[in-house]
Amino acid sequence: MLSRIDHIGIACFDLDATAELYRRVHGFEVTHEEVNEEQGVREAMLRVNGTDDGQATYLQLLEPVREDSPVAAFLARRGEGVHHIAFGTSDVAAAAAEIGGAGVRVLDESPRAGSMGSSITFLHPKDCGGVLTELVQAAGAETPRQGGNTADPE
Ligand code: CMX
Ligand code: CO
Repeated sequence: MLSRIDHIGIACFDLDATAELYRRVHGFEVTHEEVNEEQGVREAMLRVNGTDDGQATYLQLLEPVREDSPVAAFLARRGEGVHHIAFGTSDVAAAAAEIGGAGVRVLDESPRAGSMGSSITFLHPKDCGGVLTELVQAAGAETPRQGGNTADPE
């Protein structure tokens, strides 16, 4: 059900300075930027390979936009560094239901809005070997379902 690595989330205090570091040291450019108010972050996506077709892998730099956000809490507790890993799936709700059914805590009742028009949900790090885990359904990657409302199956 999880078919690829969509992105690795990296918490930082200063998004612009960290993006510059990844440009200078690794040669990755910021290919997308947005603020996700619900998650309380400003995000920069640095595409590592491919094109923005729902199959590429990214680094996701995260800077908190408010103190009562998960990334602000993480930075206060652990400092800068890898915050989560995100796996791509063609059906995030189905993947969450299956994984949740196996006893892993799914942190959202239903998928939420993620970067670049994606749908996302999170699995508790304590149920995933200490790794905060995100499931991502890229924009336009819906699995057609019988009788369901499917978007753009090509
Ligand atoms: N990775 C691994 N472990 C983590 C963690 C992380 N990112 N965040 C917290 N933990 C651990 C803590 O170390 C702590 O462990 P110990 O008790 O052993 O010390 C435990 O989890 C509880 O930590 P906490 O600081 O009390 O954190 P909360 O329980 O309040 O929140 C979590 C943790 C995962 C439930 C919360 O961060 C969350 O809901 N995250 C999902 C949403 C999110 O992270 N959004 C930002 C990214 C948005 C995006 O990717 O688009
Ligand atoms: Co993420």
